[in-house]
Amino acid sequence: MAVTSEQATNALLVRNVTTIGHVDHGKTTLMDALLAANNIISSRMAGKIRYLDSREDEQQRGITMENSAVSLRFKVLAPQSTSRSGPAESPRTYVVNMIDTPGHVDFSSEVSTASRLCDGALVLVDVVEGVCTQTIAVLRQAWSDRLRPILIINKFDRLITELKLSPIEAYHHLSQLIEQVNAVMGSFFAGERMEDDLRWREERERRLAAKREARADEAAADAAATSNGSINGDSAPDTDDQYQERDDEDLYFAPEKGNVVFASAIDGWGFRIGKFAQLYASKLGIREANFKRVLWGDFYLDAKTKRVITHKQLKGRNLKPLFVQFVLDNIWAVYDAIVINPNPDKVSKIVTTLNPKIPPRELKSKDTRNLLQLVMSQWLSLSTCVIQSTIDVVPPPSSAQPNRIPKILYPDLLEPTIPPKNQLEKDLWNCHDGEEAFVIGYVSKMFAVPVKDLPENKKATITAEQMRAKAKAARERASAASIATTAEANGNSPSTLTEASNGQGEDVEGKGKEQVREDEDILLGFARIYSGNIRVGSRVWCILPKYNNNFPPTHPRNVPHAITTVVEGLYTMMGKDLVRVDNVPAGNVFAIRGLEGKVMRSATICAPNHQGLSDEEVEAENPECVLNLGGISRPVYPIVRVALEPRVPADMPKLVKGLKLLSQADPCVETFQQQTGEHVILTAGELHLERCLKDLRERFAKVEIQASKPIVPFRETAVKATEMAPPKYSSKRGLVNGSSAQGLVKFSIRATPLPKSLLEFILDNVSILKRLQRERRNTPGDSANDRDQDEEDDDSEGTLRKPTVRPDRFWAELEAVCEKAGGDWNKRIVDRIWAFGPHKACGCLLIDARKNIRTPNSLRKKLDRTRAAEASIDEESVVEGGLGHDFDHHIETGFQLATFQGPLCSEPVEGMAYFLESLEVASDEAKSETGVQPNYAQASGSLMTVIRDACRNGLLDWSPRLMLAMYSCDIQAATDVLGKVYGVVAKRRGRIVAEEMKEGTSFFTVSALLPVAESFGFADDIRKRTSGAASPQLIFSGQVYEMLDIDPFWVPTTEEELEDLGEKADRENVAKAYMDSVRERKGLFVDRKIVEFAEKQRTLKR
Ligand SMILES: Nc1nc2c(ncn2[C@@H]2O[C@H](COP(=O)(O)OP(=O)(O)OP(=O)(O)O)[C@@H](O)[C@H]2O)c(=O)[nH]1
Ligand SMILES: [Mg+2]
Repeated sequence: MAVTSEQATNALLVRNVTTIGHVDHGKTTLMDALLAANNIISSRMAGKIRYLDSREDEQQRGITMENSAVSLRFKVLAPQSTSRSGPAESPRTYVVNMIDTPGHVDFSSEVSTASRLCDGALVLVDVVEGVCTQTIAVLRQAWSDRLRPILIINKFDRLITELKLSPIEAYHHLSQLIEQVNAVMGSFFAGERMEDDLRWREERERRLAAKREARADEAAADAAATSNGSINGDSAPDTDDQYQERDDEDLYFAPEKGNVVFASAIDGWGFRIGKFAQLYASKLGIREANFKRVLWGDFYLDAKTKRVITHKQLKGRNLKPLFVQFVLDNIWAVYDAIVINPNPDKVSKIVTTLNPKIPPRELKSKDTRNLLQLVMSQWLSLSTCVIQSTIDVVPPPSSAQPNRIPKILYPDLLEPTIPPKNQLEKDLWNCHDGEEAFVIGYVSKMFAVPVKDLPENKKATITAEQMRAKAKAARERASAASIATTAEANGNSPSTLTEASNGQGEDVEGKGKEQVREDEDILLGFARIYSGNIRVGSRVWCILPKYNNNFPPTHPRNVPHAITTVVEGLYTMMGKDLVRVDNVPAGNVFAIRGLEGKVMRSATICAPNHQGLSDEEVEAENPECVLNLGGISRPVYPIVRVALEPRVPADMPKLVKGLKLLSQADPCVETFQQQTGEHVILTAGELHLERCLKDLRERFAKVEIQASKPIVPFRETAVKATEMAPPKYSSKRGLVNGSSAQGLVKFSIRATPLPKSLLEFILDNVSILKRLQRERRNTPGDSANDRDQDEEDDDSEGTLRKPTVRPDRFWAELEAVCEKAGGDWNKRIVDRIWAFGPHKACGCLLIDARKNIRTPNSLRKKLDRTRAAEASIDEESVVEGGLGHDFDHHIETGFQLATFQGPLCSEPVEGMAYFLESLEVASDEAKSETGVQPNYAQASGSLMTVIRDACRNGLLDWSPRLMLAMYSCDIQAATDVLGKVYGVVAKRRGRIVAEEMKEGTSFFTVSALLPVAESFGFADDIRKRTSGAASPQLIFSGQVYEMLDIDPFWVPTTEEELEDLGEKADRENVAKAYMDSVRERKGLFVDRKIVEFAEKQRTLKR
């Protein structure tokens, strides 16, 4: 197949890069420039059509929602090539695989899937908005995945046309921005290496300052020496090596290092300082490499002596830094002459100097912006600059993999790399693409494409427009060589990139072997191959994320996670178009068909060599080629849930099937059926929800769907209020006595709010707690247990908090916290903790506080015992405990139920402890006295319910509270709309946490907390009120629940309150409103006339 031969077989010539950044900072626009350079779109449209936003809703909203990948080919001429008759030696063709990711936080899982497949990242930052929340998030992702980043400071034009800064102001603004980004990078480094961040920072500042001084003196001396002509330059060290730090300084962005690009994607230009060093060094008689070192920073040109001096040597003179003088002033001059104060004389001067190719009609056109783009994009070509930086900075797969793969295989690794242990690892480290090399690929997500869009099913009909595009592409290809030389003559970089064939449209004809399921979608895997050469038709292992590398695929634990499949098709991606290929060699990003129904979200693809698996190899006891590269951690927790139903009930099966497809295609969606039978989907946010619904309606289910209002999670708890009604059930608050059916079992259980410190400790360490309990379940031979769990290791809600203890210290630390809490609490209690709840690991405790019992139920002891004996504990406890213990299970279940569905509105309870104070089983005499044969089954069944109710009533004996899920939210706003932003936040019961002025701008960053329940339409509301000047990003950072300090049962009682609120509390009790809306949705009884029973709660107060 044509494309296969064009595919770079040499992995040294491959680069895999992703664009990442905050929403709207210009990632997709930047990609346009690259696509135009590859003739996929016309250069006139570049920056305007955002080609990779191929979904209709992406275009409409101007926001990217899904990853798009393209394989681009660029011919790069060797730098020495100066021959005018075209390149004598053949230029090298680089394949650059680019993945454009969304910046909106709702879709941040797309960023993780892309970064897994790439070796480098183009980090885009809007020069005006600066470092935003998602910028930090994506930088962290790049850091933890060991991607080599390039900073692209985009929207440079805004400094000139919008902020109207002078060049010198712009320079200061840029330095601050780079410092901000570096501070973020530094914090990751510090976080990993050092406990004391602050000390480290100070140390580094001091070190850097000293170094800057030294370096400045030296560089100035060098530059001065060469400009005097006294030294030929040979004695000046030429390389940057001297300045490269062994420690963390590799990590930072610095223009002189070549990893910072200044760009305006919309105007199609971008440059690194090397470009200007090249343009001016010879004119100034300074060596290019030396000039490059001083072109950024506080260096000045002394006009009299023609020497480069440092700020120390300025001696009060008012000189411009070199960067301003040689770079910014020039750019400002072009913008000024063309768009700000249009001046035809100046324009013609510029055109003469820069000599761009401009059609005469453009020179006269009123559309000056277009002229500007033509001039700028030819002078400082964005695509050339970005591709050249990518090739320079991002390592080829063979150099990247020795660093990245060990980290993937051994996530706790701190060293940069470790030596491979066997042939398989050797192939992986080296990105071995030979036919005999082990085939190891990684599928990071599944995505859906309409079956009719697969190249094999596409009819070869070409529209007139396509035909024109194709002809144009051919023409431009033919003239590629001459363009290369012209560009060079124009003073462009000698290593010029030229357009290469894009392969698109050449291979759209397919055999159409199978019946085309015209209107259906097919799932393809989005993958990268790390080693070997994968072929269509070969049989491969699909190793699912839960596969345990310590056991062979035949081990019962691993059997469900190791399946084989036949590769049905391989494709390279061109945005929405796919191009069929026969094989893909190591180092490339591609799409694979044949995994549908087998792989849910991610998988490792393995085979011994390019021929795939033979039958014997599938049966083999211990195959060498099998390996699990693991799952991808999910950066955001899906929180917005809605219940769905088809408009026509008969369509239910279609909906169910559609939901399944959706949850496969999108790693951040969860779908499940609630106990009530409702089908529920969980999404990361409002926008994400909209996209999911659209996908369901139009692609996956193809039926009309009704969605409920978003369901927002609450938590229930209780507090000790200053005024509470007297205890209802006994003298002690929260104590409830009860008995099972026939009075066989009598008990008393006491509910009480947990001390805050204790609750915080538990919530912080939920993941540890889960792990401790999971270890118990995962004892050998116990494989069935997790088989039906979700394929991803779903640590469900709220484990996003960072644990504060190590697993082995959990209990000891818990003792310390209890001891400190005082009151009811001391360290002996820890051994009496029976269970955590709900879900066995959350913020409620069941405590066995029976005085008359020798061996209380103790989770700690139980776990210890299991570890010691590795025996099944359940059997053991039943046998050991006899009758009393027979009821244990029911008591615990009662507790779990009560905490899973609290008394207010059946939402989970948090921050309550339940002490089982006594439990009596009626003696035999008592039983016989009643004359009724005791029915134990009935008794234990009812025990569960009465325990549950007792727990609930115990909670209500205190002053109950609702807790609201909160979003943290960052809003960028200009000073003049700040008031409106505050208004909207306040109206929605949010509160401002911080506000900060962005230096050098009139922008504020406002951080606020906002109840999720009030967040729907919030973004739109703010956008509307501020006429689009501010837009918020809502982030749910896991387990941020805030107590709403109002008793939902509170009604006005004192005269003042009655006067204020009216007898029926006409002014709503907000907590009650929330509670009722949840109860209503769940079909629970809603006491609308609660004030009628005011006496009952008379003294319940806020
Ligand atoms: N002034 C100016 N506007 C730009 C520039 N680059 C992009 N934009 C505009 O910024 C907006 C967002 O651009 P996109 O390319 O969609 O941004 P994105 O980063 O892909 O956004 P998401 O994918 O949704 O995160 C568009 O309106 C662009 O026209 C630039 O260099 N200068
Ligand atoms: Mg985008």
